Amino acid sequence: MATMKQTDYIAREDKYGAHNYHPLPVVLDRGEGAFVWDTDGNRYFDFLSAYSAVNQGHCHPKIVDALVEQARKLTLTSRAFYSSNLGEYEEFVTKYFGFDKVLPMNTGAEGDETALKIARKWAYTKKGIAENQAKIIVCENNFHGRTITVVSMSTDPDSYGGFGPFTPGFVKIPYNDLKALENELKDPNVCAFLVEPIQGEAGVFVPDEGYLKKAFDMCKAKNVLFIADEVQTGIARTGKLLACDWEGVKPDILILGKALSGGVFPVSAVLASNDVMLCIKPGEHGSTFGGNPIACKVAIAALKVVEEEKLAEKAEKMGQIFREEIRKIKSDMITLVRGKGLLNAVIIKPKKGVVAWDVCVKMKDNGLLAKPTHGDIIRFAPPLIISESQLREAIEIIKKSILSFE
Ligand code: IF1
Repeated sequence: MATMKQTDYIAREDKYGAHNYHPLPVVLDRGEGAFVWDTDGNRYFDFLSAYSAVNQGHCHPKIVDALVEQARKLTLTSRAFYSSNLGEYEEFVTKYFGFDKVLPMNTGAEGDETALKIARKWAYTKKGIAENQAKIIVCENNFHGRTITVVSMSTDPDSYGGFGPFTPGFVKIPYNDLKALENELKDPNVCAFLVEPIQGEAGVFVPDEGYLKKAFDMCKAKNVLFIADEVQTGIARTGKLLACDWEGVKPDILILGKALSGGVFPVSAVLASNDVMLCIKPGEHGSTFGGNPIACKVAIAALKVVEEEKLAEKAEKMGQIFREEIRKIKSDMITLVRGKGLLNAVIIKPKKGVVAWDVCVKMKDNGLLAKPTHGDIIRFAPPLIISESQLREAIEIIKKSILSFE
């Protein structure tokens, strides 16, 4: 509970912390299930879920127990030595998603960087592309993280502006555009296509039905790796275990993060076949914390929760209810509602100077947290464990908040 006023917490962060975010004015102190509480004890529905990292709900007891139990035993060995936990996790996660091998990392950006390195290594050692000539196709309006190479792929000035010079070797095409992909795949130096099955940050852009499958088939026809960044769309968020599952696409390289740990610990993973993954030789890639004992135990617990609590099925059912009910709200501020499972977005048309940010502040005052992206889009992504009655209560808050501006 509060030891200071919320404004004092905010002032302290402002004074001592980098100003790399512009948070909503609320100071969170506790989380449980679909809810978080601020330092004054006010309860909120969490409709951001830490950008889809808390799919299993805040502080899920089984995941936290796994963390605490392992933390008392062995936290970190580095990969200089074998550990009793790593092989157990590697077998579990590769069988869970149906791949031969996993390369364990920590953050989503590290997962993307790792996938890029694997794809380039595969280009030179397997596809026979000339050294340093490999190209990777990416989509406009992508979001894959914040490192220099990852923002080198970005088309968003807020992501890449002022951070040059950039890593070369990326070809940018419009998202959801198979003609553009087909055209770039003619280049024999292309080794991979990196894509988000749904573009989260761009505003929950769901591509046309069949896009992922056709893109995958086009890549296979040209001996190009299909890399799916499921850091945000994975782990049951869109109503299937993976968003690629909606089209039966099994990517050559799968990138996972966020809810792989249920938001309890930074865990990311890159999965691939032996043929692809074994292009990386000992000493060519790694990280101090990658595959650490805590991460291994936490990830196993988090993935078991997804299965035991049928979170993909829940996300699909609740997502249908969410989109159906939000579309009923009679307000000309709502111009579009789109999404899949419990990854949804509402486009807010400004009205009398009221913009998406103001709607989010009003929802906060009414007990629900969400955040706008790119100005006019509000992403709604609650923990997948949210019950139907909780969801309907939350929808009433959204409705009341939007109608308050009518
Ligand atoms: C921020 C965005 C979401 C991701 C995909 C890789 C990563 C992310 C598809 C990198 C991370 C986070 C980062 C966080 C906010 C959030 C975000 F708004 F930034 F773009 F979700 F859409 N691939 N997304 O969505 O994973 O290194 O962060 O673990 O940077 O503000 P990370």
